[in-house]
Amino acid sequence: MDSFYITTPIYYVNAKPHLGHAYSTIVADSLNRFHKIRGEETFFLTGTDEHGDKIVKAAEANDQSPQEYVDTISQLFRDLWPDLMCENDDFIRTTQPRHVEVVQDILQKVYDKGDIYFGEYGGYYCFGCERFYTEKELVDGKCPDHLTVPEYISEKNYFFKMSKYQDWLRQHILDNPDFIRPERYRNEVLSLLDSGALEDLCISRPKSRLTWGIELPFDKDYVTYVWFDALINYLTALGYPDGEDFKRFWPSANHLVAKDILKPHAIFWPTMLRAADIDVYQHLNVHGYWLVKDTKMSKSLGNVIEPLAMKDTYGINAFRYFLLREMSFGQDSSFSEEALVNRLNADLANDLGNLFNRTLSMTHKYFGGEIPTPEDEEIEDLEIKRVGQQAMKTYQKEYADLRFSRALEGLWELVRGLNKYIDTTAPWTLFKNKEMSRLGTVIYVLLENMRKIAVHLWPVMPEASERMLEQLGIQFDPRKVALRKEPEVWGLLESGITVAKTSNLFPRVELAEPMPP
Ligand code: ME8
Repeated sequence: MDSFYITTPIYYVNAKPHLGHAYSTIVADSLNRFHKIRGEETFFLTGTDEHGDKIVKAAEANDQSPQEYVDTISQLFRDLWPDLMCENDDFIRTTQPRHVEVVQDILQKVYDKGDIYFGEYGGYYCFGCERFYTEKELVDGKCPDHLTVPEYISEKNYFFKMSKYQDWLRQHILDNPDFIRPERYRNEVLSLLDSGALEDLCISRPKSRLTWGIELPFDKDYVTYVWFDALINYLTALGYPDGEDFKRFWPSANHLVAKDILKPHAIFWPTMLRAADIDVYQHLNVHGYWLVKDTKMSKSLGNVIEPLAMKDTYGINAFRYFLLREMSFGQDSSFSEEALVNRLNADLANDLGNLFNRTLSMTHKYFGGEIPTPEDEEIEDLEIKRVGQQAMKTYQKEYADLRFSRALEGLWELVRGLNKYIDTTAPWTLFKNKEMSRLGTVIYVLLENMRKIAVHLWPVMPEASERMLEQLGIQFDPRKVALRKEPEVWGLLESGITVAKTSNLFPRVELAEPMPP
């Protein structure tokens, strides 16, 4: 059985979860579900990143000890995911003993190999990024991310010989065109590797400056740099080095991140793995940023989008659909409630909702609610079946390549096609003319295609999909779906079963009045 391992970044616990975190986790969940109904064995990991200066500062600002603080915020993340219908298989915290053990194990391994050395280093340190910058990397003397002036720090530290693996990494990226995807990020990494020699990576912090971290196994006076610690979470959760899950899932490791953490994932992580003699991951999947009115979300601007508020107002199915449909994976996208409401009304209430409502009520009106038995097919039936096949093939191909927006656009060819099919076949006329056998075929073609649409939508809107299937008299079981075969198979819907009277899953919505200032 094929396997599929998907991870999100482990989020810093210095702030509450927002739209950006929700997006990454929803994408990961939807991919996990997609692979599950393709018959693969899947593992979906998320968690929290809990060490480092940033966390200590946030705890202080909150009058809590680091441990108390990380426990509280980590729980907020953990509790959020079920509300967003994200079903992760594990939730990792970097303060867990299982993780500390693996980090120390890998550090020791790389140290014994001679790829970690002790040296003096002076550099511009940004506390926000928790990393040193070279003068060349600063923009007008400031950290390009935080736009703050970093502090010059000179101290003795341990270094990982990252430069040693530069040529190997470059070659690996060239040999595996979809190692980093979409392509723009692959090109970004290649140009970074081509722009000059990689520097070695400072992987320790003296305890005189920071104690909230994992102690180096070979020097008690130092803790591990937070990124060296955090990246290893992807191995810990699988029970590296001997766990069954590690053997089963690591070869199909897919990391999902936004562009802000491209460098640690595309450069630090593969070189670390190589140094520790572990195969590199299969894919690094990189998405863009959600912006609000074309600017970055930030607490100080007061424009942070709260995922729970969106879920409460519009429902989780619609919210997930919007995120996956609206953003072209890899590019930035602007979030607005106007856009959400428009999509919801156009795609869900009008196109999909109407298709369900019209067809279910016709099944009741003409066949007492029972799925009719289809008879000979006519040219319109064959034509819509062809549209359906194409739509499902497009959907599956685009989804597997993370082009969710195009996948859904493709599937909607079928949704809209079916609405047109109702208009052209005019079931009400067939009924008036007592052409019951033709009418039965038309209704069956509609219902069977609706079943197919509902199955394909499970990764995007799990609950709505299950309810649509329920309305068609089907108890959904992900293990029984054979998604790859769906474009070709026909007739899984059983005649004689009673369907629901109406659907009403996607009522039209109005834009909520903005709160007075
Ligand atoms: O970087 N749009 O954690 P973090 C889309 N702990 N996605 C966004 C986003 C936005 N506006 N804002 C945040 C860290 N994200 C490290 C990761 S992994 C070993 C360690 C999402 O809490 C996106 O996935 O800052 C981004 O990469 C991540 O949150 C950063 O989360």
